[in-house]
Amino acid sequence: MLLSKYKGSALAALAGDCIGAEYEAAWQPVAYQTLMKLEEILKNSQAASRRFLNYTDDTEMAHELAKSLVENGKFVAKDVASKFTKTFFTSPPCRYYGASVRTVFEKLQKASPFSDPFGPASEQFDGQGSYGNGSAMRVFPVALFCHGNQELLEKLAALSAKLTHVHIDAINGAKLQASAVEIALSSSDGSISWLEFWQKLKDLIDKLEVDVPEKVYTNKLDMIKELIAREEVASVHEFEDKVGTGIKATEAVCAAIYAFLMCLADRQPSELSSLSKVQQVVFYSISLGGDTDTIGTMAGAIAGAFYGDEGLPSYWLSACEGEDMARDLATKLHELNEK
Ligand code: R7I
Ligand code: MG
Ligand code: MG
Ligand code: MG
Repeated sequence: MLLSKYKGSALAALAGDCIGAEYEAAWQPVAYQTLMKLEEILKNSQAASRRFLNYTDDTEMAHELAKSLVENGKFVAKDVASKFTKTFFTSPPCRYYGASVRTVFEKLQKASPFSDPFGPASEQFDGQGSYGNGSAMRVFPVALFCHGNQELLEKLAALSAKLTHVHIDAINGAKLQASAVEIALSSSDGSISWLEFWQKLKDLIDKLEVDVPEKVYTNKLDMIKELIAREEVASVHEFEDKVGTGIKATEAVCAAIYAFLMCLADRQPSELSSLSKVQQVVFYSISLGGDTDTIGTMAGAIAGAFYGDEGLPSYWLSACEGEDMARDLATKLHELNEK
């Protein structure tokens, strides 16, 4: 059912961020054993110790974007810029925003009431714009809002990105991640192979990078296909070396896609076999290391949209700050899309 996919996407995105954030600072691969130890802790946690996992900027911004889409019934740049900025200046330190994006919010606040919502982002990094993954980490609500309309999805993915990130790689990362969520919403377990899923993403990126000289996503997607098709599963270090797991949109988005496709291809590690598919994708994506909250949230958004919310245990969700908001926004975006 479609509502289960909407909820699955929002809730697995939340869990990926909250769980991934536990390992972000380490900046190295996370052992399956470590993740399975957390699984035990979550499973056995008492109601008193519930909601001990905080979400970060990934979820905070995704939820603000979703709220704006729900309230306005359309994308209103000034409203999203206003919500992003207000939340940035009132949120607790545990959100861990990217180091440079603060400048965007400072400029937006100074020039409020947001007369030029895209201006400050275009001045970042001497005018080339940020290539950080912040544009893609928060984009899944665009896919839920635009479900069934790829043209609108690409337009709104770009517009929502440009409020903070104007670099072409950040914009294309947002389009690629939103499209992966859309493909997941439009297909179901058993109806599509990992290679067919990959091919849809490849067709999209061929189009998006037609005039981009470096073609970073094209090359990384080709590498991902090679790694998944290969007999021996690639080591995390080889993946880090050939695709990457860092703060660049080109790395984190491709890492999230790789984690999802590896599980779709049934190549996930046996250590995680006791878990549901959605849980496996979230844990596997975090095991890659690097920007774990962001890779976790993006892989979760795709996997939840594909498998639905049934595989997300209540002991995971009740540990996460923001569960009710995620559920509520998913339900409202679903209602809006049905109209
Ligand atoms: O992209 P952004 O919102 O950061 C998101 C990340 C996620 O991992 C979140 O979970 C959070 O932890 O941060 O924020 P930006 O500040 O725009 O970009 C992040 C970082 O990428 C910057 O602080 C820079 O270090 C780097 N970066 C660049 N460096 C050089 N040249 C981004 N663009 C450039 C660039 O053009
Ligand atoms: Mg974060
Ligand atoms: Mg690297
Ligand atoms: Mg991050």
